[in-house]
Amino acid sequence: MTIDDWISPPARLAETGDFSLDELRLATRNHGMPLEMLDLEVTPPGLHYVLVHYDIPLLDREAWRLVVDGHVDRPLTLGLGDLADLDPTTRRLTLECAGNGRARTSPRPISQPWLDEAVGTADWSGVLLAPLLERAGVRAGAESVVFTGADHGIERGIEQDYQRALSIDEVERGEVFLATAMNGAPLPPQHGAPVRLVVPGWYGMAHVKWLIRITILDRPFDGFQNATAYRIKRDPGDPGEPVTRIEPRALIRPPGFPDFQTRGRIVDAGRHVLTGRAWSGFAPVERVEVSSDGAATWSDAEIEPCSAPYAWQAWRSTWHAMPGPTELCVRATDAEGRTQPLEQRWNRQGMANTHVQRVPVVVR
Ligand SMILES: Nc1nc2c(c(=O)[nH]1)N[C@H]1C(S)=C(S)[C@@H](COP(=O)(O)O)O[C@H]1N2
Ligand SMILES: [Mo]
Repeated sequence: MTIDDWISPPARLAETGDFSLDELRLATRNHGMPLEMLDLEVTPPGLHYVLVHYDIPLLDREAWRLVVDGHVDRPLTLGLGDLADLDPTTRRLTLECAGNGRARTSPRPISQPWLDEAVGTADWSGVLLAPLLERAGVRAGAESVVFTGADHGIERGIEQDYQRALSIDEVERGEVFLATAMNGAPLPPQHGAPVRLVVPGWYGMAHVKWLIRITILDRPFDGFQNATAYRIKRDPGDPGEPVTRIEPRALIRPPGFPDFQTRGRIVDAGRHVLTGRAWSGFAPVERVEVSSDGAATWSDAEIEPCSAPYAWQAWRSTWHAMPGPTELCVRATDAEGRTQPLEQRWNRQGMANTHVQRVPVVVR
């Protein structure tokens, strides 16, 4: 056996509808949010979705250091005590993996096989990044900011630390922050302890966990997670467009009770109030439509206003359930007119795939 035997080749597509052991292995490590947790505005840690490309590093809080270097006048090395001395900030944010929905695309890219559940909302607390960069003295001509995590692995043949970059403009907009707490408690190991990056409104991959280095470059970053992964492309050779902010999506809290093995729902005939949540990383959600006949007809749901920018919004809709099998569907549209397509918008990595959720139910 050589190292090449377990290095996955460039972006594979599934040849059959059957899921592979490779996908099962990913699915058991990385879990989604149980959809009944849509009842809660803030997802408890442990029920928030988790995605980890390599292994979870266990970092010592005392020994942890964050280096800020590169195209700056005064490189910094900071410990947790230095962050505690800065002004604290807290934001309620919905985080979603860019690969959410991938498992339902066809042909299916072989990767973490999310259905609809790679989402969660938490109160993230920490310190804003812009004042720290000011302290380091970013030099004229800075273009990108590279964030390095303490985790390490191989991805499609390329050995790497998990690294993602943002443009200096995105960072200087002032929203990006370093989080040390989730829902009022220190970050748990799987969510990036002791410090992770938070990029409000962006898909999950930007929120680098186990952050140990921030490097300012005077050029664009060409690392794997920016240049190759997380791009909307149809062909392997296509450079594609970068994945950035979260496209709108709505989910239904599945009603009734489930069958253990199929997760199909059983609901009593009569009046029900369907509920769920909807979000967009671009603008508040303006419209949520619900269908109780498999997307044949739609009606508007009532939506609660945004409690915080980029946090999901609750919706509700009345349903008069008639006996027989049916399918419940929901779709969101944001204030900038982005909406969820009924037909799949296929791309090679299954990114930003906001197909409409379908919940099969049997009304008795
Ligand atoms: N260092 C590091 N950061 C990371 C990842 C990773 O594997 N390593 N995964 C990213 C991806 S793809 C997602 S979707 C989010 C998931 O964040 P969560 O597990 O806290 O929900 O973390 C991002 N940050
Ligand atoms: Mo992700």
